[in-house]
Amino acid sequence: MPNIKVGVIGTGFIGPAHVEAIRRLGFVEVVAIAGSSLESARRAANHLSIPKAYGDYRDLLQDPEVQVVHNCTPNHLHYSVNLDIIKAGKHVMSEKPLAVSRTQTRTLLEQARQKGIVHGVCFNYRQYPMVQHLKSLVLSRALGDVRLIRGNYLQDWLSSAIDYNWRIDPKLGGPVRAVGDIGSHWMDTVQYITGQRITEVYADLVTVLPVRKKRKTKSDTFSHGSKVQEDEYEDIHIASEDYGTILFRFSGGATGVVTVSQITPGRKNHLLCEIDCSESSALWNQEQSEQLWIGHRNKPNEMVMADPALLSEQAQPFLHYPGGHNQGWPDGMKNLMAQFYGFIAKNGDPLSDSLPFASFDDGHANACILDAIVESSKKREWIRVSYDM
Ligand code: SOE
Repeated sequence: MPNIKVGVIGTGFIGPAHVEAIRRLGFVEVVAIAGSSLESARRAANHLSIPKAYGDYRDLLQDPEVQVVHNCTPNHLHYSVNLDIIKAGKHVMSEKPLAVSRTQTRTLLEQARQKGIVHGVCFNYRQYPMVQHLKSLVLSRALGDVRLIRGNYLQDWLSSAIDYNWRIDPKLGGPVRAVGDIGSHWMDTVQYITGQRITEVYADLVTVLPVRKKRKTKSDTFSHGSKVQEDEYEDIHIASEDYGTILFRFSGGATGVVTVSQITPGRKNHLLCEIDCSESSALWNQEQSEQLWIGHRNKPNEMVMADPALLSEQAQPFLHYPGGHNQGWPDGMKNLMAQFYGFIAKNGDPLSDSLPFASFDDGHANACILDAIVESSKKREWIRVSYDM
């Protein structure tokens, strides 16, 4: 079978991560990249050895060789670029958030369904072996009934008032920042693990740093503002949250809470999910992703290490090396691409309700939850999530 041919739009932090994950599959080829200018596209194409560079993504969409397109642009462009990809009749893998409002995500979902293309959203944390293993433990009821779903997602790269990035500006990043950027991953991951959907939220969103100093030169994602001395800065009033705490009710009767922050020194990418069930609890932390802690009341607690022989059958294909040969963030991305392209390669039906990856349905569901979170934070009351799927 000939290789599947891909075009990537976006040359920032995440575009090259997609390229790397795709290349590890072997049967998918990145043939083109588009950037915000021809110069940035050519620079990325040279650096990543991609044959074609486009300064305008619409030219990439016209390229007959390109079958699948990855949308790795900043959040405010997700909607228009996704819409153009769908109109061009190409399969699409979109970075999250799918778009910045539920009206937009709803339109994208409808259009993608109508065109019959395969649509995916980059909720990559589902694809870690230990998340798969935890999901099988929960679904086989080995831990008992799910009662509490707790955790946090913490980063520190925006801790200081001189840390700045496009995500902070609601016009570019969307109306909810920390909760939309990383809280959305936590919500997707725990719903995936437990099979329980978020039905109600009570949110407190806080802007801890109301004024930031923006460098006059560009600040990359995860760059360290406080290490730059000789730059000029301008004061910016901040309208997006640095921190949020959200209480949840879930469809299967569980209740939960998450704390989200991008201003927690020392926490780099601390996505932690803790599921308390009637017999045992389990804890998974992305920063120690090859371990799963299982807690018991009447016998010693366990620490399961990622080793193919120790994981459920469902989880084994997600582990590519023997136990002790630790995996990392790129493996989750590779697994996501393997699920997405495996599905395209076997002509899977995008309308099926058991897709092996997060789709635009999940991207839209996430927008519905974020909408309820914003409303709850404004009204200071519980809000029921209304899904219009
Ligand atoms: C930046 O906060 C970021 O790159 C997020 O946008 C990603 O979704 C997360 O996986 C890592 O951090």
